[in-house]
Amino acid sequence: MTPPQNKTADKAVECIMNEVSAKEVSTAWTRYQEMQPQCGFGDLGLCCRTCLMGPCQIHVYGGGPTKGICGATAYTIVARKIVRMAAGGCAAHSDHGRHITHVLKDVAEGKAPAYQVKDPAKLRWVADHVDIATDGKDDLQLAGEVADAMLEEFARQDGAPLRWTTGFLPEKRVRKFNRLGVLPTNINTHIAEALHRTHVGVDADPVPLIFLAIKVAIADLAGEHISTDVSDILFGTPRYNRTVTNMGALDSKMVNIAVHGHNPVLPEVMLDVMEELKDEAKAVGAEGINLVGICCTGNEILMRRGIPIAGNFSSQEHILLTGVIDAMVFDMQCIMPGIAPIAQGQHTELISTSDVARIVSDTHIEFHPETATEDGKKIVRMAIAAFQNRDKDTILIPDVTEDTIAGFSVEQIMDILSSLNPDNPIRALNDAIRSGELKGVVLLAGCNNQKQPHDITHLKFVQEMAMNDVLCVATGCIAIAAAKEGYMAADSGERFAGPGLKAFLDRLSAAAGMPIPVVWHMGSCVDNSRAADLATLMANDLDVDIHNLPFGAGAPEAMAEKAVVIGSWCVALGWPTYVGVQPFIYGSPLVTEVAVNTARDVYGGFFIFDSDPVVGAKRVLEELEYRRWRLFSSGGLRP
Ligand code: SF4
Ligand code: MSK
Repeated sequence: MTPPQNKTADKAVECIMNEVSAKEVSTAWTRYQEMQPQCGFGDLGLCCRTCLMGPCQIHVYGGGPTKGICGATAYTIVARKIVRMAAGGCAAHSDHGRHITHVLKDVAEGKAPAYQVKDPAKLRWVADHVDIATDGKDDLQLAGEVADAMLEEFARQDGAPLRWTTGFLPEKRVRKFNRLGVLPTNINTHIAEALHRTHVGVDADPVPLIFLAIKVAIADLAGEHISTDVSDILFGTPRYNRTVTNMGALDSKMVNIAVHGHNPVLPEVMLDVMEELKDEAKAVGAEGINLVGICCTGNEILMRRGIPIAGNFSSQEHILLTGVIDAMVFDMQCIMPGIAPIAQGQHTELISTSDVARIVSDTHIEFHPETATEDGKKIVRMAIAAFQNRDKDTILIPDVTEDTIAGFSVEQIMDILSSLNPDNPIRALNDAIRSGELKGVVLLAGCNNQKQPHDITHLKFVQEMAMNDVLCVATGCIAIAAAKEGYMAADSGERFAGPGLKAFLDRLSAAAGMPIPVVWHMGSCVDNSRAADLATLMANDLDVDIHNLPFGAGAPEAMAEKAVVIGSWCVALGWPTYVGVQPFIYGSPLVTEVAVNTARDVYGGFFIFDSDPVVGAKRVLEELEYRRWRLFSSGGLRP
């Protein structure tokens, strides 16, 4: 059992915690402690509630039943639970993708006046990858065809593989997935199949169930890719930008609006209308309107607009407790219901904008593409009105910010690398790994989890990577953790990089004419798909399959079902994947063995589970070193 954790690396959170501890405010931190000890059966994945005969608790260490009432054994129960978690994660990412694709479709049909195709080059790049002819078509016609092709990924019945899988991964990996029977053909079907096959009395064999989890995970990658593609097409592909991170970005003299969740469609419009409503804010005594982000909605607008991010998943309640959030506007995913009582206890307007995510006591202003500008204005005006009700005696804004350079889309990375190799930019990265200057690339992904000290586990892992010359690309809440600590600051190379990484960053900064940080912010959770694209470029340049690369992944504070499914496709792509939180699989040695060992024989990738991030980092580093040697020094790789 993981011991209670009440620590943080975030000075702003620490400041708020010290202030509120005497007031007995309920947060995830206090509720985690109240929840101890957590159920050992659940921890091991051995409590089944799939049917109403349950709950069935399996006693693998003796002293009680070893089978559920239906006869399900530990391995069936554990495998079914993992498949259901993967399906939950895939549903979240992909439904986000489906929602935003409808906005693209509305734009193509002239029904969403607040939006436009901001990045026609990205639209054409996507169309090319999924074999949609572009010649002679204007942007709106092409946007309509691309949107239709995206929506088909949720509906096709012809058994053909997803175009957002075959069109973007290396051919060698697609052939492998085909051979293994895990090429997805319809995102929604696989989610339904996962729920069906894990229903009572259906699939009880853990091996095909684990293969199903992998198929769902590859479908999830397609759903994430769709989400990223649409956001880039509508709002622009992220470019290098510089801003600040943490709660010091809040301003007591301004109307402060925090946007939270995962979908950038409404915040993009709010940013457009804020300028127009500035005078209304001044009329009530504010100096202006200040928008900050939380979690991945924050990451989206940080990446494209350079908007400061105030914090990540575990600090969402603390951000409210500053007393200066006039409106917290949320869309979908990662919104703790615990924010409601805090908002109710002060002047903050809690505004939900998606019909899939409501919280009791919220004000619901549903987002519609046709009325986005009016909706955005309404919300900003509610924040302006709330500003007048602030209790000025309870304001506490920790004076904590960090310099943050973000915007590392693959397109931006290629532009930067082209300053070293104009003819073949990705070769500059592969050459740095070949020479040993860099030891590899690692995707930092994932959440916060109260089972681990807040951001501390993330940062220990990141520190090990940076000190050992690994280039890190980051998404989600670990990206925010890295930004808050200064890993995305202009001087981060001086502060954190090992000698090889520092030399690489210095060369790159000099050639590109701008400071390049140690950790490259790639965006939100769905933007993990950008990391798959980066690895695909690297693999294609070397003419190897993706699992041969010195490429890994780490989610030291993994929490959401989305993290489970992301980790699963990282393993399916062939990456050593570190997770710092115990998954619910240890009740089945068979499933555990597949995850940490057998997966490697099949896919090349495998999970490394360890609550100590330094141990996890060591395992990832060893694997990167081995792959680098095999790829470049062992006399040539024969994939
Ligand atoms: Fe128990 Fe089987 Fe029902 Fe699960 S599916 S709750 S093990 S009877
Ligand atoms: S917000 S899914 S806690 S990364 Fe994407 Fe953070 Fe995890 Fe949510």
